Amino acid sequence: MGSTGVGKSSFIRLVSGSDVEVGDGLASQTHLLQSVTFTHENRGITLLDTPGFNDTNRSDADVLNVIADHFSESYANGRQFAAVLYFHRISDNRMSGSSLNNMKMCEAICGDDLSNLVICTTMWDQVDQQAGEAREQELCGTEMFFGGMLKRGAKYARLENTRESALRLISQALELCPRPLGIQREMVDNRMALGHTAAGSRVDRRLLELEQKRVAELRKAEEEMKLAAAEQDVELQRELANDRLAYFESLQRIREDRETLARQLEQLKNADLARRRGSYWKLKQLMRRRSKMLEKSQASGPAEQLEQMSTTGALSSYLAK
Ligand SMILES: Nc1nc2c(ncn2[C@@H]2O[C@H](COP(=O)(O)OP(=O)(O)OP(=O)(O)O)[C@@H](O)[C@H]2O)c(=O)[nH]1
Ligand SMILES: [Mg+2]
Repeated sequence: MGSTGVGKSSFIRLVSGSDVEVGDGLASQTHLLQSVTFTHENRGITLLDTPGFNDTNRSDADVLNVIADHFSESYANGRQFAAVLYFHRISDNRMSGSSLNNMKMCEAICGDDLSNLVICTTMWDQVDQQAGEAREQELCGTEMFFGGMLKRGAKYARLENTRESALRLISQALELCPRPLGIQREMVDNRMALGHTAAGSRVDRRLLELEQKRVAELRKAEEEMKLAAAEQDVELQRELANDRLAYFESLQRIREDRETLARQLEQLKNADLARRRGSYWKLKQLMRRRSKMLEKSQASGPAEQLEQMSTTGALSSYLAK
């Protein structure tokens, strides 16, 4: 696990010789869980490559959904992980919000007992040795970075960009005793919905805040549109209609994410099926038609037609959900 570009897939390539995709650009590379199996010291080993949180293309709820689904299903089928490897770039001179979020999500997924977690720092060839060591000390000695996790049993390893170093990490991981992760216990043993697990509630809290913000923005845009229509200010109506559509689409994505988090293990796979329901599509069509009409209309505007396309009632019932 770990943020995008920290070297998760590169590590898997190094140890397994497989051709999992490694990214050179800024965008996240690994979007789905990838499983790679190989043999080391006569033992069959399966490595799971996970997408990072704060992904460029997917929401945290989606990423967690994919991870939770796979982890829970394998635990329900009697499989346990020997270790979770969390990757961090030693070359990062700040702990970014994204790195911190990835770290906290990993911690929440693992649960209270972190004895199966190995924190690995990568990109040692990108830093001056002394500077890297000073940073390593700070990271491991600070409670809110790795310090707190190390106190709760997590291990630490440096990962050089070589096959030998990567294989040493595998050997270290194999010495650990397999045990269920926090999220597996929560979802499989305690039958909790994803949003009620430690990891899910972290994501849901943020989504709830965002949802409230979008609802307020949408209501404000709607009110302002009414005023602009009364004043026959087509230019302003045009701008507001575009804003409103953007808030509306964003709100729907947030609501879909929250719906995904509300699911339990057996329902996770069906999360996408429920997406297109409700009044969303009809209302969006209406908003789009109105935006288009405003784009075409002149300052004098076809006020009557626009009035017939009022979205106020439908929007109120959508927001009330
Ligand atoms: N210099 C250096 N480059 C590395 C090291 N590890 C990985 N890279 C490079 O870092 C880039 C990103 O590596 P990936 O393995 O794709 O990172 P990832 O964590 O799988 O990223 P996502 O799939 O986006 O989550 C690639 O260009 C790698 O070649 C390292 O230790 N040193
Ligand atoms: Mg990757």
